[in-house]
Amino acid sequence: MDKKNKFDVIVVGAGFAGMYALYKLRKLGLQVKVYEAGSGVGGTWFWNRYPGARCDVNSLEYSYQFSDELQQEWNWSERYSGQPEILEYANHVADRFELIKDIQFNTRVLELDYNENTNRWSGKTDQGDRFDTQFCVMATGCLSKHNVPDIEGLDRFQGELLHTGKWPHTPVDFKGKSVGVIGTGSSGIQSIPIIAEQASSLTVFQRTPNFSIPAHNAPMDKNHEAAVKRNYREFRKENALQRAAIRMTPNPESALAVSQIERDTVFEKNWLKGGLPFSASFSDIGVSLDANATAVDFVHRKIKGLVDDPEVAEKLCPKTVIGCKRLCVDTGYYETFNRANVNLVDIKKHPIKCVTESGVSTSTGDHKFDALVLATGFDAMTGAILSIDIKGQGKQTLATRWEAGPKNYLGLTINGFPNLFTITGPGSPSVLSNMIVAIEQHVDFLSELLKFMQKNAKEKVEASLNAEDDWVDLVNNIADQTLYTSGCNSWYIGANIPGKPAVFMPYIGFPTYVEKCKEIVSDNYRGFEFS
Ligand code: NA7
Repeated sequence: MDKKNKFDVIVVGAGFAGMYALYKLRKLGLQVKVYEAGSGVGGTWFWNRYPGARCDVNSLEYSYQFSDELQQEWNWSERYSGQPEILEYANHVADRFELIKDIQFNTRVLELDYNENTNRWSGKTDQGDRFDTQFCVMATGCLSKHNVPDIEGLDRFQGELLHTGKWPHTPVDFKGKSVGVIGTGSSGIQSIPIIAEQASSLTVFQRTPNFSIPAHNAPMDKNHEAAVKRNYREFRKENALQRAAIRMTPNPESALAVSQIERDTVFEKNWLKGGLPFSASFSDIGVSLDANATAVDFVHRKIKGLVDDPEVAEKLCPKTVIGCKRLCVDTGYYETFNRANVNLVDIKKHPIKCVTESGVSTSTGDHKFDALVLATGFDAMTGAILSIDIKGQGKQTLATRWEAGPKNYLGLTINGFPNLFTITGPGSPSVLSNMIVAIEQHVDFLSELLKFMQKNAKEKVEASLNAEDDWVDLVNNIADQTLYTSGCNSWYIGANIPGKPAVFMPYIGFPTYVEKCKEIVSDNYRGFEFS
Protein backbone atom coordinates (compact mmCIF):
# COMPACT_ATOMS: atom_id res chain seq x y z
CA MET A 1 0.00 0.00 0.00
CA ASP A 2 1.20 3.46 -0.96
CA LYS A 3 2.59 5.18 2.15
CA LYS A 4 0.27 8.14 1.70
CA ASN A 5 -2.73 5.87 2.22
CA LYS A 6 -1.40 4.41 5.47
CA PHE A 7 -2.68 5.97 8.66
CA ASP A 8 -2.69 5.41 12.38
CA VAL A 9 -6.32 6.43 12.68
CA ILE A 10 -9.18 6.73 10.23
CA VAL A 11 -12.13 8.75 11.50
CA VAL A 12 -15.41 8.25 9.67
CA GLY A 13 -17.47 11.44 9.78
CA ALA A 14 -16.68 15.11 10.34
CA GLY A 15 -19.55 16.08 12.61
CA PHE A 16 -18.88 17.22 16.15
CA ALA A 17 -17.51 13.79 17.11
CA GLY A 18 -15.22 13.43 14.11
CA MET A 19 -13.87 16.96 14.44
CA TYR A 20 -13.02 16.53 18.10
CA ALA A 21 -11.53 13.06 17.52
CA LEU A 22 -9.26 14.55 14.86
CA TYR A 23 -8.22 17.41 17.13
CA LYS A 24 -7.55 15.16 20.08
CA LEU A 25 -5.89 12.16 18.45
CA ARG A 26 -3.61 14.32 16.33
CA LYS A 27 -2.24 15.60 19.63
CA LEU A 28 -1.02 12.09 20.44
CA GLY A 29 1.29 12.34 17.46
CA LEU A 30 -0.90 9.99 15.45
CA GLN A 31 -1.46 10.32 11.72
CA VAL A 32 -5.21 10.86 11.48
CA LYS A 33 -7.38 11.08 8.38
CA VAL A 34 -11.09 11.89 8.33
CA TYR A 35 -13.46 10.80 5.59
CA GLU A 36 -16.73 12.71 5.37
CA ALA A 37 -19.61 12.01 3.00
CA GLY A 38 -20.84 15.62 2.97
CA SER A 39 -19.11 18.57 1.39
CA GLY A 40 -18.55 20.27 4.75
CA VAL A 41 -18.20 19.73 8.49
CA GLY A 42 -21.05 19.75 11.01
CA GLY A 43 -22.73 16.33 10.63
CA THR A 44 -26.35 16.61 11.81
CA TRP A 45 -26.19 20.37 11.36
CA PHE A 46 -24.77 20.02 7.87
CA TRP A 47 -27.61 17.79 6.68
CA ASN A 48 -30.66 18.97 8.64
CA ARG A 49 -31.22 22.34 6.98
CA TYR A 50 -35.01 22.20 7.04
CA PRO A 51 -36.88 25.36 8.03
CA GLY A 52 -37.00 25.73 11.80
CA ALA A 53 -34.17 23.25 12.54
CA ARG A 54 -33.00 24.19 15.99
CA CYS A 55 -31.21 22.59 18.92
CA ASP A 56 -33.30 21.71 21.98
CA VAL A 57 -30.37 22.17 24.37
CA ASN A 58 -29.35 25.65 25.49
CA SER A 59 -26.65 27.21 23.30
CA LEU A 60 -24.30 27.83 26.22
CA GLU A 61 -24.36 24.09 26.88
CA TYR A 62 -24.53 22.72 23.35
CA SER A 63 -20.96 23.63 22.46
CA TYR A 64 -17.45 22.27 22.99
CA GLN A 65 -15.73 22.81 26.31
CA PHE A 66 -12.29 21.42 25.43
CA SER A 67 -10.92 24.88 24.69
CA ASP A 68 -11.57 27.66 27.14
CA GLU A 69 -10.50 30.24 24.55
CA LEU A 70 -13.11 28.85 22.14
CA GLN A 71 -15.93 28.89 24.63
CA GLN A 72 -15.02 32.40 25.76
CA GLU A 73 -14.70 33.92 22.31
CA TRP A 74 -17.80 32.42 20.69
CA ASN A 75 -21.09 34.30 21.20
CA TRP A 76 -24.45 32.68 20.61
CA SER A 77 -27.28 34.91 19.50
CA GLU A 78 -30.20 32.92 20.91
CA ARG A 79 -31.14 30.79 23.89
CA TYR A 80 -31.60 27.81 21.54
CA SER A 81 -29.45 28.01 18.43
CA GLY A 82 -30.79 27.51 14.97
CA GLN A 83 -29.10 25.19 12.48
CA PRO A 84 -27.34 27.97 10.49
CA GLU A 85 -25.60 29.30 13.58
CA ILE A 86 -24.53 25.86 14.80
CA LEU A 87 -23.13 25.10 11.36
CA GLU A 88 -21.27 28.43 11.41
CA TYR A 89 -19.83 27.42 14.78
CA ALA A 90 -18.73 24.02 13.43
CA ASN A 91 -16.95 25.79 10.56
CA HIS A 92 -15.35 28.22 12.97
CA VAL A 93 -14.01 25.31 15.04
CA ALA A 94 -12.70 23.58 11.91
CA ASP A 95 -10.83 26.76 10.88
CA ARG A 96 -9.62 27.69 14.31
CA PHE A 97 -8.05 24.29 14.95
CA GLU A 98 -6.90 23.72 11.34
CA LEU A 99 -8.95 20.58 10.95
CA ILE A 100 -9.82 20.85 7.26
CA LYS A 101 -6.39 19.80 5.98
CA ASP A 102 -6.94 16.29 7.36
CA ILE A 103 -10.54 15.87 6.18
CA GLN A 104 -11.45 14.43 2.80
CA PHE A 105 -14.97 15.58 1.93
CA ASN A 106 -17.49 14.09 -0.50
CA THR A 107 -16.16 10.66 0.37
CA ARG A 108 -18.16 7.86 1.88
CA VAL A 109 -16.42 4.90 3.49
CA LEU A 110 -17.93 1.71 2.09
CA GLU A 111 -15.86 -1.12 3.57
CA LEU A 112 -13.66 -1.84 6.55
CA ASP A 113 -11.85 -5.14 6.75
CA TYR A 114 -9.72 -6.38 9.67
CA ASN A 115 -6.54 -8.29 8.92
CA GLU A 116 -5.57 -10.61 11.78
CA ASN A 117 -1.99 -11.05 10.58
CA THR A 118 -1.16 -7.37 10.58
CA ASN A 119 -3.64 -6.23 13.25
CA ARG A 120 -4.67 -3.49 10.86
CA TRP A 121 -7.80 -2.44 9.02
CA SER A 122 -8.02 -1.88 5.31
CA GLY A 123 -10.83 0.12 3.80
CA LYS A 124 -12.41 1.41 0.65
CA THR A 125 -14.38 4.55 -0.16
CA ASP A 126 -16.90 5.41 -2.86
CA GLN A 127 -14.25 7.60 -4.48
CA GLY A 128 -12.03 4.60 -5.06
CA ASP A 129 -9.62 5.37 -2.20
CA ARG A 130 -8.07 2.39 -0.50
CA PHE A 131 -6.48 2.87 2.88
CA ASP A 132 -4.76 0.97 5.65
CA THR A 133 -5.02 1.97 9.29
CA GLN A 134 -4.39 0.70 12.79
CA PHE A 135 -7.47 2.27 14.36
CA CYS A 136 -10.94 3.10 13.06
CA VAL A 137 -13.06 5.70 14.82
CA MET A 138 -16.69 5.60 13.81
CA ALA A 139 -17.93 9.15 14.28
CA THR A 140 -20.88 8.39 12.06
CA GLY A 141 -23.59 10.07 14.15
CA CYS A 142 -26.62 8.68 15.96
CA LEU A 143 -29.19 10.29 13.69
CA SER A 144 -27.53 10.40 10.32
CA LYS A 145 -28.98 7.62 8.19
CA HIS A 146 -32.25 9.18 7.14
CA ASN A 147 -35.29 6.96 6.95
CA VAL A 148 -37.18 6.98 3.67
CA PRO A 149 -40.48 5.23 4.37
CA ASP A 150 -41.44 2.30 2.25
CA ILE A 151 -44.56 3.89 0.77
CA GLU A 152 -45.69 2.58 -2.57
CA GLY A 153 -45.24 5.04 -5.42
CA LEU A 154 -42.92 7.46 -3.63
CA ASP A 155 -40.65 7.56 -6.68
CA ARG A 156 -43.63 8.41 -8.91
CA PHE A 157 -44.26 11.79 -7.30
CA GLN A 158 -43.73 14.55 -9.87
CA GLY A 159 -43.63 17.47 -7.42
CA GLU A 160 -40.73 18.39 -5.18
CA LEU A 161 -39.85 15.52 -2.80
CA LEU A 162 -37.85 16.54 0.26
CA HIS A 163 -36.52 14.83 3.38
CA THR A 164 -35.86 16.93 6.48
CA GLY A 165 -32.67 14.96 7.17
CA LYS A 166 -31.24 15.62 3.72
CA TRP A 167 -32.47 19.11 2.97
CA PRO A 168 -31.20 20.96 -0.14
CA HIS A 169 -28.48 23.58 0.30
CA THR A 170 -30.39 26.13 -1.73
CA PRO A 171 -33.47 27.71 -0.09
CA VAL A 172 -36.75 25.93 -0.70
CA ASP A 173 -39.58 28.35 -1.41
CA PHE A 174 -43.02 27.07 -0.37
CA LYS A 175 -44.75 30.38 -1.13
CA GLY A 176 -48.10 29.80 -2.82
CA LYS A 177 -47.57 26.03 -2.92
CA SER A 178 -49.65 23.18 -1.59
CA VAL A 179 -47.45 21.09 0.68
CA GLY A 180 -47.78 17.74 2.42
CA VAL A 181 -45.66 16.76 5.45
CA ILE A 182 -45.42 13.13 6.54
CA GLY A 183 -44.14 12.72 10.10
CA THR A 184 -44.64 14.54 13.37
CA GLY A 185 -41.42 13.95 15.32
CA SER A 186 -39.05 16.80 16.19
CA SER A 187 -38.27 17.60 12.56
CA GLY A 188 -41.94 17.74 11.58
CA ILE A 189 -42.88 19.70 14.68
CA GLN A 190 -40.13 22.27 14.08
CA SER A 191 -40.73 22.71 10.36
CA ILE A 192 -44.56 22.57 10.19
CA PRO A 193 -45.21 26.05 11.71
CA ILE A 194 -42.79 27.69 9.27
CA ILE A 195 -43.99 25.79 6.22
CA ALA A 196 -47.58 26.68 7.20
CA GLU A 197 -46.72 30.38 7.14
CA GLN A 198 -45.33 30.14 3.60
CA ALA A 199 -47.50 27.57 1.86
CA SER A 200 -50.92 28.20 0.40
CA SER A 201 -52.05 24.97 2.04
CA LEU A 202 -50.39 22.41 4.29
CA THR A 203 -51.56 18.89 5.04
CA VAL A 204 -49.89 17.10 7.94
CA PHE A 205 -49.96 13.30 7.89
CA GLN A 206 -49.67 12.12 11.46
CA ARG A 207 -49.17 8.46 12.39
CA THR A 208 -48.41 8.98 16.07
CA PRO A 209 -48.87 12.31 17.84
CA ASN A 210 -45.92 13.50 19.92
CA PHE A 211 -45.61 15.51 23.10
CA SER A 212 -44.11 18.91 22.55
CA ILE A 213 -43.16 21.59 25.06
CA PRO A 214 -42.83 25.24 23.96
CA ALA A 215 -39.21 26.37 23.57
CA HIS A 216 -39.81 30.01 24.50
CA ASN A 217 -36.72 30.72 22.49
CA ALA A 218 -35.38 34.24 22.86
CA PRO A 219 -32.33 36.35 22.05
CA MET A 220 -29.39 35.43 24.29
CA ASP A 221 -29.56 37.20 27.63
CA LYS A 222 -26.17 38.94 27.61
CA ASN A 223 -25.99 39.18 31.39
CA HIS A 224 -26.65 35.48 31.74
CA GLU A 225 -24.06 34.71 29.07
CA ALA A 226 -21.47 36.89 30.81
CA ALA A 227 -22.23 35.23 34.16
CA VAL A 228 -21.83 31.74 32.68
CA LYS A 229 -18.60 32.72 30.92
CA ARG A 230 -17.13 34.09 34.14
CA ASN A 231 -17.45 30.63 35.60
CA TYR A 232 -17.76 28.39 32.56
CA ARG A 233 -15.72 25.53 33.97
CA GLU A 234 -17.86 25.30 37.11
CA PHE A 235 -21.05 25.61 35.01
CA ARG A 236 -19.96 22.65 32.86
CA LYS A 237 -18.97 20.62 35.91
CA GLU A 238 -22.38 21.09 37.49
CA ASN A 239 -24.15 20.16 34.27
CA ALA A 240 -22.15 16.95 33.95
CA LEU A 241 -23.67 15.82 37.25
CA GLN A 242 -27.17 16.01 35.82
CA ARG A 243 -28.76 12.85 34.48
CA ALA A 244 -28.65 13.98 30.86
CA ALA A 245 -25.71 16.37 31.31
CA ILE A 246 -28.21 19.11 30.57
CA ARG A 247 -28.82 21.86 33.13
CA MET A 248 -32.17 21.36 34.82
CA THR A 249 -33.54 21.93 38.27
CA PRO A 250 -34.87 18.45 39.02
CA ASN A 251 -37.63 18.45 41.55
CA PRO A 252 -36.92 15.65 44.04
CA GLU A 253 -40.60 15.36 44.93
CA SER A 254 -42.98 12.69 43.66
CA ALA A 255 -45.81 13.93 41.44
CA LEU A 256 -48.10 11.75 43.53
CA ALA A 257 -47.10 13.30 46.85
CA VAL A 258 -48.75 16.65 46.17
CA SER A 259 -52.26 17.88 45.41
CA GLN A 260 -53.41 18.48 41.85
CA ILE A 261 -53.26 22.24 42.39
CA GLU A 262 -49.68 22.07 43.63
CA ARG A 263 -48.77 19.72 40.80
CA ASP A 264 -50.25 21.96 38.16
CA THR A 265 -48.39 24.95 39.62
CA VAL A 266 -45.10 23.11 39.12
CA PHE A 267 -46.01 21.94 35.61
CA GLU A 268 -47.19 25.42 34.67
CA LYS A 269 -43.94 26.98 35.90
CA ASN A 270 -41.90 24.54 33.82
CA TRP A 271 -44.19 24.90 30.80
CA LEU A 272 -43.57 28.66 30.95
CA LYS A 273 -39.82 28.12 31.26
CA GLY A 274 -40.05 25.78 28.30
CA GLY A 275 -38.00 22.99 26.78
CA LEU A 276 -36.71 19.63 27.97
CA PRO A 277 -36.52 20.55 31.70
CA PHE A 278 -40.30 20.03 31.77
CA SER A 279 -39.51 16.33 32.14
CA ALA A 280 -37.77 17.05 35.47
CA SER A 281 -40.93 18.59 36.96
CA PHE A 282 -41.17 15.67 39.38
CA SER A 283 -38.78 12.87 40.29
CA ASP A 284 -40.97 9.99 39.16
CA ILE A 285 -42.36 11.07 35.79
CA GLY A 286 -39.93 8.79 34.01
CA VAL A 287 -40.42 5.77 36.23
CA SER A 288 -44.00 5.63 37.51
CA LEU A 289 -46.99 5.23 35.22
CA ASP A 290 -49.25 7.04 37.68
CA ALA A 291 -46.89 9.97 38.05
CA ASN A 292 -46.41 10.07 34.31
CA ALA A 293 -50.15 10.17 33.78
CA THR A 294 -50.33 13.46 35.69
CA ALA A 295 -47.88 15.06 33.24
CA VAL A 296 -49.77 13.56 30.30
CA ASP A 297 -52.99 15.00 31.63
CA PHE A 298 -51.42 18.45 32.05
CA VAL A 299 -50.05 18.53 28.49
CA HIS A 300 -53.33 17.22 27.07
CA ARG A 301 -55.11 20.13 28.76
CA LYS A 302 -52.53 22.51 27.29
CA ILE A 303 -53.05 21.10 23.78
CA LYS A 304 -56.80 21.39 24.15
CA GLY A 305 -56.37 24.99 25.31
CA LEU A 306 -54.14 25.87 22.37
CA VAL A 307 -56.06 24.20 19.56
CA ASP A 308 -59.46 25.67 18.72
CA ASP A 309 -61.08 22.65 17.08
CA PRO A 310 -61.70 19.99 19.78
CA GLU A 311 -61.52 17.15 17.25
CA VAL A 312 -58.15 18.29 15.94
CA ALA A 313 -56.91 18.83 19.51
CA GLU A 314 -57.95 15.29 20.41
CA LYS A 315 -56.02 13.90 17.43
CA LEU A 316 -52.93 15.83 18.54
CA CYS A 317 -53.02 14.39 22.07
CA PRO A 318 -50.52 11.52 22.34
CA LYS A 319 -51.93 8.40 23.94
CA THR A 320 -48.55 7.11 25.16
CA VAL A 321 -46.64 7.94 28.32
CA ILE A 322 -44.76 11.23 28.09
CA GLY A 323 -41.02 11.01 27.47
CA CYS A 324 -40.76 7.43 26.25
CA LYS A 325 -40.22 9.04 22.86
CA ARG A 326 -37.93 12.00 22.62
CA LEU A 327 -39.81 15.00 23.98
CA CYS A 328 -40.16 17.63 21.26
CA VAL A 329 -39.56 21.33 21.76
CA ASP A 330 -41.47 23.69 19.52
CA THR A 331 -42.33 27.23 18.57
CA GLY A 332 -46.02 27.57 17.82
CA TYR A 333 -46.63 23.95 16.79
CA TYR A 334 -50.05 23.30 18.27
CA GLU A 335 -51.27 26.81 17.39
CA THR A 336 -50.44 26.11 13.74
CA PHE A 337 -53.47 23.83 13.56
CA ASN A 338 -55.73 26.87 14.11
CA ARG A 339 -54.70 28.23 10.70
CA ALA A 340 -57.25 27.99 7.94
CA ASN A 341 -54.64 26.65 5.50
CA VAL A 342 -53.57 23.69 7.70
CA ASN A 343 -55.19 20.29 7.70
CA LEU A 344 -54.33 17.29 9.93
CA VAL A 345 -54.80 13.74 8.65
CA ASP A 346 -54.65 10.83 11.07
CA ILE A 347 -52.93 8.14 9.02
CA LYS A 348 -53.22 5.55 11.74
CA LYS A 349 -56.96 5.72 11.19
CA HIS A 350 -56.79 6.48 7.47
CA PRO A 351 -53.52 4.94 6.27
CA ILE A 352 -51.60 6.21 3.28
CA LYS A 353 -52.38 3.82 0.42
CA CYS A 354 -49.74 5.15 -1.92
CA VAL A 355 -48.05 8.20 -3.30
CA THR A 356 -49.26 9.18 -6.75
CA GLU A 357 -47.74 11.43 -9.41
CA SER A 358 -49.58 14.38 -7.93
CA GLY A 359 -49.80 13.66 -4.21
CA VAL A 360 -50.84 11.24 -1.49
CA SER A 361 -53.74 8.84 -1.57
CA THR A 362 -55.26 7.73 1.75
CA SER A 363 -58.24 5.54 2.52
CA THR A 364 -60.41 8.68 2.60
CA GLY A 365 -59.28 10.36 -0.62
CA ASP A 366 -56.52 11.97 -2.65
CA HIS A 367 -54.43 14.97 -1.63
CA LYS A 368 -52.63 16.93 -4.36
CA PHE A 369 -49.33 18.62 -3.61
CA ASP A 370 -46.64 20.73 -5.24
CA ALA A 371 -44.18 19.56 -2.61
CA LEU A 372 -44.03 16.59 -0.26
CA VAL A 373 -41.83 16.68 2.83
CA LEU A 374 -40.75 13.46 4.52
CA ALA A 375 -40.09 14.24 8.18
CA THR A 376 -39.75 10.53 8.79
CA GLY A 377 -36.64 10.42 10.92
CA PHE A 378 -33.64 8.14 10.99
CA ASP A 379 -32.41 4.60 11.34
CA ALA A 380 -31.02 5.74 14.67
CA MET A 381 -27.79 4.76 16.41
CA THR A 382 -26.90 1.69 14.36
CA GLY A 383 -28.04 2.72 10.86
CA ALA A 384 -24.97 4.67 9.80
CA ILE A 385 -22.48 2.18 11.27
CA LEU A 386 -24.17 -0.77 9.62
CA SER A 387 -24.30 1.02 6.27
CA ILE A 388 -20.59 0.29 6.08
CA ASP A 389 -19.59 -3.29 5.32
CA ILE A 390 -17.46 -3.95 8.40
CA LYS A 391 -15.65 -7.29 8.67
CA GLY A 392 -13.89 -8.07 11.93
CA GLN A 393 -11.92 -11.07 13.16
CA GLY A 394 -12.68 -14.29 11.30
CA LYS A 395 -14.31 -12.16 8.59
CA GLN A 396 -17.44 -11.92 10.69
CA THR A 397 -19.53 -8.95 9.60
CA LEU A 398 -20.82 -6.45 12.11
CA ALA A 399 -24.25 -6.79 10.53
CA THR A 400 -24.24 -10.49 11.52
CA ARG A 401 -22.82 -9.77 14.94
CA TRP A 402 -25.57 -7.23 15.58
CA GLU A 403 -28.35 -9.20 13.95
CA ALA A 404 -30.30 -9.38 17.22
CA GLY A 405 -29.36 -5.84 18.24
CA PRO A 406 -26.15 -3.94 19.00
CA LYS A 407 -23.69 -5.50 21.46
CA ASN A 408 -20.59 -3.78 22.73
CA TYR A 409 -18.75 -2.55 25.79
CA LEU A 410 -19.38 0.99 27.05
CA GLY A 411 -21.04 1.76 23.72
CA LEU A 412 -17.51 2.16 22.40
CA THR A 413 -15.81 -1.11 21.55
CA ILE A 414 -16.96 -4.45 20.13
CA ASN A 415 -15.61 -7.92 20.79
CA GLY A 416 -14.20 -9.37 17.58
CA PHE A 417 -13.71 -5.91 16.08
CA PRO A 418 -10.38 -4.82 17.59
CA ASN A 419 -9.17 -1.23 17.39
CA LEU A 420 -12.53 -0.05 16.13
CA PHE A 421 -14.44 2.45 18.23
CA THR A 422 -17.96 3.81 18.01
CA ILE A 423 -18.18 7.36 19.36
CA THR A 424 -21.47 7.76 21.22
CA GLY A 425 -22.45 4.32 20.02
CA PRO A 426 -25.46 2.31 21.21
CA GLY A 427 -24.92 1.43 24.87
CA SER A 428 -23.57 4.88 25.77
CA PRO A 429 -25.51 7.94 27.04
CA SER A 430 -25.35 9.58 23.58
CA VAL A 431 -28.87 10.63 22.52
CA LEU A 432 -30.12 10.69 26.11
CA SER A 433 -27.61 13.35 27.00
CA ASN A 434 -26.16 16.57 25.71
CA MET A 435 -24.55 15.11 22.58
CA ILE A 436 -21.52 17.38 22.57
CA VAL A 437 -20.76 16.60 26.20
CA ALA A 438 -21.13 12.88 25.50
CA ILE A 439 -18.89 13.17 22.43
CA GLU A 440 -16.12 14.92 24.35
CA GLN A 441 -16.29 12.35 27.15
CA HIS A 442 -16.05 9.45 24.69
CA VAL A 443 -13.22 10.96 22.67
CA ASP A 444 -11.30 11.85 25.84
CA PHE A 445 -11.72 8.27 27.07
CA LEU A 446 -10.49 6.95 23.72
CA SER A 447 -7.55 9.30 23.67
CA GLU A 448 -6.47 8.10 27.14
CA LEU A 449 -6.90 4.50 26.01
CA LEU A 450 -4.66 5.01 22.99
CA LYS A 451 -2.12 6.82 25.17
CA PHE A 452 -2.13 3.82 27.51
CA MET A 453 -1.51 1.54 24.55
CA GLN A 454 1.34 3.70 23.29
CA LYS A 455 2.93 3.68 26.73
CA ASN A 456 2.55 -0.06 27.17
CA ALA A 457 3.48 -0.97 23.59
CA LYS A 458 0.10 -2.58 22.87
CA GLU A 459 -1.10 -2.86 19.31
CA LYS A 460 -4.53 -4.28 19.67
CA VAL A 461 -7.50 -3.72 21.99
CA GLU A 462 -11.02 -5.06 22.08
CA ALA A 463 -13.76 -5.71 24.61
CA SER A 464 -13.85 -9.13 26.25
CA LEU A 465 -16.96 -11.14 25.51
CA ASN A 466 -17.90 -11.23 29.20
CA ALA A 467 -17.53 -7.50 29.64
CA GLU A 468 -19.69 -6.98 26.60
CA ASP A 469 -22.44 -9.33 27.80
CA ASP A 470 -22.47 -7.72 31.24
CA TRP A 471 -22.62 -4.27 29.71
CA VAL A 472 -25.56 -5.08 27.46
CA ASP A 473 -27.39 -6.55 30.48
CA LEU A 474 -26.68 -3.45 32.51
CA VAL A 475 -27.96 -1.10 29.78
CA ASN A 476 -31.16 -3.13 29.54
CA ASN A 477 -31.62 -3.47 33.29
CA ILE A 478 -31.38 0.27 33.76
CA ALA A 479 -33.83 0.90 30.92
CA ASP A 480 -36.28 -1.65 32.31
CA GLN A 481 -36.58 0.36 35.50
CA THR A 482 -37.89 3.31 33.49
CA LEU A 483 -40.85 4.00 31.24
CA TYR A 484 -38.64 4.18 28.14
CA THR A 485 -39.45 0.54 27.55
CA SER A 486 -43.15 0.88 28.35
CA GLY A 487 -44.19 -0.08 24.87
CA CYS A 488 -44.02 3.05 22.78
CA ASN A 489 -42.68 2.86 19.25
CA SER A 490 -39.61 5.04 19.72
CA TRP A 491 -36.44 5.13 17.67
CA TYR A 492 -34.57 4.47 20.95
CA ILE A 493 -35.71 0.87 20.50
CA GLY A 494 -35.58 0.87 16.72
CA ALA A 495 -39.36 0.58 16.47
CA ASN A 496 -39.56 3.18 13.67
CA ILE A 497 -37.66 0.96 11.23
CA PRO A 498 -39.52 -2.11 9.97
CA GLY A 499 -37.60 -5.30 10.78
CA LYS A 500 -35.10 -3.65 13.11
CA PRO A 501 -34.55 -5.67 16.32
CA ALA A 502 -36.41 -4.13 19.25
CA VAL A 503 -33.58 -3.38 21.67
CA PHE A 504 -33.34 -0.27 23.82
CA MET A 505 -30.05 1.31 22.77
CA PRO A 506 -28.90 4.26 24.88
CA TYR A 507 -27.39 4.06 28.38
CA ILE A 508 -29.54 6.07 30.79
CA GLY A 509 -27.61 8.36 33.14
CA PHE A 510 -24.57 10.35 32.07
CA PRO A 511 -22.98 10.76 35.55
CA THR A 512 -23.14 7.06 36.43
CA TYR A 513 -21.74 6.21 33.01
CA VAL A 514 -18.79 8.55 33.59
CA GLU A 515 -18.21 7.02 37.01
CA LYS A 516 -18.19 3.54 35.48
CA CYS A 517 -15.66 4.63 32.86
CA LYS A 518 -13.40 6.06 35.57
CA GLU A 519 -13.68 2.89 37.65
CA ILE A 520 -12.79 0.74 34.64
CA VAL A 521 -9.72 2.83 33.85
CA SER A 522 -8.51 2.77 37.42
CA ASP A 523 -8.97 -1.00 37.41
CA ASN A 524 -6.45 -1.26 34.53
CA TYR A 525 -9.07 -1.07 31.84
CA ARG A 526 -11.17 -3.89 33.22
CA GLY A 527 -13.04 -5.65 30.42
CA PHE A 528 -10.58 -4.59 27.71
CA GLU A 529 -8.22 -7.16 26.20
CA PHE A 530 -4.87 -5.91 24.96
CA SER A 531 -2.19 -7.61 22.97
P1 NA7 B 1 -38.69 10.93 14.45
O1 NA7 B 1 -38.76 11.51 15.80
O2 NA7 B 1 -38.32 9.50 14.30
O3 NA7 B 1 -40.10 11.19 13.75
C1 NA7 B 1 -40.42 10.61 12.53
C2 NA7 B 1 -41.86 10.79 12.24
O4 NA7 B 1 -42.17 10.19 10.99
C3 NA7 B 1 -42.77 10.14 13.27
O5 NA7 B 1 -43.90 10.92 13.44
C4 NA7 B 1 -43.12 8.81 12.58
O6 NA7 B 1 -44.31 8.24 13.01
C5 NA7 B 1 -43.22 9.24 11.15
N1 NA7 B 1 -43.03 8.13 10.23
C6 NA7 B 1 -41.94 7.35 10.10
N2 NA7 B 1 -42.16 6.41 9.14
C7 NA7 B 1 -43.40 6.62 8.68
C8 NA7 B 1 -44.20 5.98 7.69
N3 NA7 B 1 -43.74 4.94 7.02
N4 NA7 B 1 -45.43 6.47 7.48
C9 NA7 B 1 -45.88 7.52 8.18
N5 NA7 B 1 -45.19 8.16 9.12
C10 NA7 B 1 -43.96 7.72 9.37
O7 NA7 B 1 -37.66 11.75 13.53
P2 NA7 B 1 -37.33 13.28 13.55
O8 NA7 B 1 -36.45 13.56 12.39
O9 NA7 B 1 -38.54 14.11 13.69
O10 NA7 B 1 -36.52 13.49 14.89
C11 NA7 B 1 -35.41 12.66 15.18
C12 NA7 B 1 -34.65 13.23 16.32
O11 NA7 B 1 -33.89 14.35 15.90
C13 NA7 B 1 -35.44 13.76 17.47
O12 NA7 B 1 -35.94 12.79 18.31
C14 NA7 B 1 -34.49 14.70 18.14
O13 NA7 B 1 -33.61 13.98 18.97
C15 NA7 B 1 -33.72 15.26 16.99
P3 NA7 B 1 -44.30 7.13 14.19
O14 NA7 B 1 -44.03 7.91 15.44
O15 NA7 B 1 -43.16 6.18 13.87
O16 NA7 B 1 -45.61 6.50 14.14
